[in-house]
Amino acid sequence: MLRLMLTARVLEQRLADAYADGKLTGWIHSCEGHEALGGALAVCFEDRDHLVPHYRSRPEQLAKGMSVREVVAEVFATVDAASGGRGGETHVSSVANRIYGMTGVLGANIALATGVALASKLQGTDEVTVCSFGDGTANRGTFHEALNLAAIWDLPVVFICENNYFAELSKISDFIRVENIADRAAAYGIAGHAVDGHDPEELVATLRPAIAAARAGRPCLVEAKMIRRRGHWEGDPQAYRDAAEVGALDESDPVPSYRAHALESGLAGEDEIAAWEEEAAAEVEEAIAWAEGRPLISAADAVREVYAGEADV
Ligand SMILES: Cc1ncc(C[n+]2csc(CCOP(=O)(O)OP(=O)(O)O)c2C)c(N)n1
Repeated sequence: MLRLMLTARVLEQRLADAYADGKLTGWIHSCEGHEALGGALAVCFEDRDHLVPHYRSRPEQLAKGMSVREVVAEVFATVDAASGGRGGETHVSSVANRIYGMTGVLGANIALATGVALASKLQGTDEVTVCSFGDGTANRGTFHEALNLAAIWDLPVVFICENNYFAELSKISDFIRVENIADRAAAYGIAGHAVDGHDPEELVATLRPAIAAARAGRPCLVEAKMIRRRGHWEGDPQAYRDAAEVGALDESDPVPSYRAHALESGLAGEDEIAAWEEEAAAEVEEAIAWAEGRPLISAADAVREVYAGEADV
C-alpha cells in the first residue's frame, strides 16, 4: 500500500510540474491527499472487478492495474491513450483494466457504475463494481437514484464518496448539512460507513468487508474523509481558503504519515522505502519524458469514432 501511495504522490507532483511548465494541455486536478484510498484498493480489488472512477482518482486507476505510463498517456492525451487521445485527464478509461471513465457530467458515472453492476448480476458473475465520486457530486440526482436502484436490485456495487471537503471553490459547509454523507445510505436501506480516508489500514478494514458484502448482493456506501491538499485545478489561487488552513495541511498528509507508521511498526525498513521512492521517481520521470515525445491526436481524428456511422467526418 505504501509503495502505491509513494508512486501516486510523485506522479501528482511531476504532473503538476509538467503542467506548470506548459508541457501538457487541458487540466490537472491534483489527487494529492487521496493516495490512501488507492493504496487500500490495491489490496482489495480482484482483477475481475470494475472501477468507474471520479476524475480525481488516479491512485485508484493505479490500484486497478494501470501502469504509470498508461496513466500518463491519458493525462497527456497522446495517441497511445486508450481513447486515442480523445479523453484527457478527466476521462480516463482502460477497458483492459475494467476501468470505465467518467463523463464531463458529474454524477453520470454513478449511474453508469450501477449499470455495470446490473450487467454483472444478469450475467451471473461475481464481479464487483467500485464507483468513486466527490462530496459535491453526492448532491446530484443520479447519486440518489443509483443508490436506490442498487438497493432494490441487490447489486454488487460499492459507492465510495471521496469527501475532501471542497467542491470546486465551495466549502462543504455551504452545500451539505449532514455531518456524514455515509448517513444518506440509510435512506435507501443499504449500509453506510464513514472512515478516515487518510489511513489505508482503516480503509482496508472497511473496504474488504464492504466489497465482500457487495459480491453477495449487498451494495453499500463508503465515505472516505480526506483533505484536498491543492487547489481544485492546478493554478487555482484558492482565494476561498484561509492561509492557516493551507499552512496546516502537512500535519494531515497521508503519505508521510503512513511512511512513518510503516517504519515505526516494522512493516518496512528505511532502505526498502527509500528504494521504492527512487523507483517511483524514476518510473514517473521516464513516463513523462516518453509522453512529451509522443504525438497528440490530429484534429481530423479527434472527431472520428465519436458518433456511430460517422467515421469519416
Ligand atoms: C453536472 C455538473 N455540474 C457541475 C460541473 C462542474 N464541476 C466540475 S468539477 C466540480 C466540483 C465537483 O466537486 P466534488 O464532487 O466534491 O469533487 P472534487 O473536485 O472535490 O474531487 C464542478 C461543480 C460538472 N462537470 N457537472
